[in-house]
Amino acid sequence: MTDFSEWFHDILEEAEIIDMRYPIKGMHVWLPQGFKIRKHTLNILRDILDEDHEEVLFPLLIPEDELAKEAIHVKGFEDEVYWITHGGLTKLNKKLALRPTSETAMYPMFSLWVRSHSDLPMKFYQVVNTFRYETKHTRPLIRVREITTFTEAHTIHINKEDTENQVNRAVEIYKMFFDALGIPYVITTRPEWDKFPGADYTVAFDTLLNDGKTLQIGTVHNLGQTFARTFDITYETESGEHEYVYQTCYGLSDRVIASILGVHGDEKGLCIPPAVSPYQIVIVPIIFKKGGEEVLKFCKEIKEILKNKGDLRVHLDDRDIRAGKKFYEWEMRGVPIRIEVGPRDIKDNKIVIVHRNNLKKEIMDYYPESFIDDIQRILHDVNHEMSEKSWKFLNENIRPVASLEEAAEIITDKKGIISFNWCGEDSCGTDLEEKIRVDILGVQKDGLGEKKCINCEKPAKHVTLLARSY
Ligand code: P5A
Ligand code: ZN
Repeated sequence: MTDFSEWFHDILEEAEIIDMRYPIKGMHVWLPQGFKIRKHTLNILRDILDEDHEEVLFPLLIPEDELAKEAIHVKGFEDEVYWITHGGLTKLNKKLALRPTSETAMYPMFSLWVRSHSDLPMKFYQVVNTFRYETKHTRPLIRVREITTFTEAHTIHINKEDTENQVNRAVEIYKMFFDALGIPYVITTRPEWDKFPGADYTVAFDTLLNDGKTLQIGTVHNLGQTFARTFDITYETESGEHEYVYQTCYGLSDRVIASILGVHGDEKGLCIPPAVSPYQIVIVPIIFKKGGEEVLKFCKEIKEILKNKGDLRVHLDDRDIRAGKKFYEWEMRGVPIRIEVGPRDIKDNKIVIVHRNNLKKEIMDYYPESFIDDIQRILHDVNHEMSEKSWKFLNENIRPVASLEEAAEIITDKKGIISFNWCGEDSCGTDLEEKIRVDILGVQKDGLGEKKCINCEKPAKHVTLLARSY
């Protein structure tokens, strides 16, 4: 796909995912189809997080003085905050910010909640909308000004080691989540200049869209004790002293939905993983002049089996229009499998199954006893194939280079992700970014022995990834 943006924009409209005509830039309406994908996606994430996090819900508004308390944090967000200045006609004494993220909403409360070492660790999350007055080019679901699906987790620990373990645990959680959706990723530690404002360090997940540009789809931050000091979050140790806590936070957004659509989609439209597809199966009766009744009856029968016994999301498309038109529409909407039933098939005890991901047609023997299992197996296969295909694409598009010239050539020509050896110096990194107009995603591995940095030729410290990114 050469023009991802155009494809993406068109498919969001045609498949009725969101309505982009809302009259505020960067804010959109979730339509029923999009909302369903969002709902199923959130269910997967909630199931994982609920194992050891507790869901909470904080107010949208943050008083100006709380937002301003943590200097580095507020500096990072100052250009992006929306302010409420009036209540009706009355000017507020204290301006109120629409949360750009919730650290400064939550942490004053954490200071009240955390008392003793025995309270810790605490792990919370919430799913909310956040607001960022983005100045870079906005894009639906990818860079929005109202992030409608901000899933943010915040954890509190007694020591440094525990926060490091939690960072690793959060990375595992997000891996599990993205794996369930077949979204491939690279994981790196962001360079200093690109870490979350106020964090000690940031670990990020990036995926590769099919135009060769990367998209950051999730971040995990080790906050150390910075916010604990600012918001005075302390606990009493066993020996009665007061110590500052250590914290982590991590978050995902609407970009997850964008990547589900963008990673798996193709020229025929969407291809949605079975786990989150609004309909997992669509049944299309092939009706000729004769035998129509019988075909419809059979279709209804298998629909009931799939729905009631298999607990699957299934739709019988019995509209009086050409079958070809139905095929086109359900392929565009990305329904993972389509079942076609004609009069001949019923006589032969066969049904035709078409896999959306590769459009493979399979003629299956119909046995009522094993039907659910057969369909579950196919859904499982489709999911697996989608995941394999997207991982293959990612892996084929990570290219190691030995020089800056080579990096520049590949990034213009083939795009994708480039892996290179880097000294790790901020000044060298930002210089390299400008020279060949790329973003350093982050570092992967340390300890490079004799190798040299491809930009400054000082000894290299890290295997590092770069790309052009959204
Ligand atoms: C972690 C959760 C935070 O805000 N505070 C609580 C931390 N991190 S973050 O990196 O700034 O944002 C988390 C993820 O949100 C996505 N994201 C966006 N998505 C859509 N539109 C935007 N304007 C936008 N800004 C950030 C990114 O995927 C990021 O990883
Ligand atoms: Zn260097």
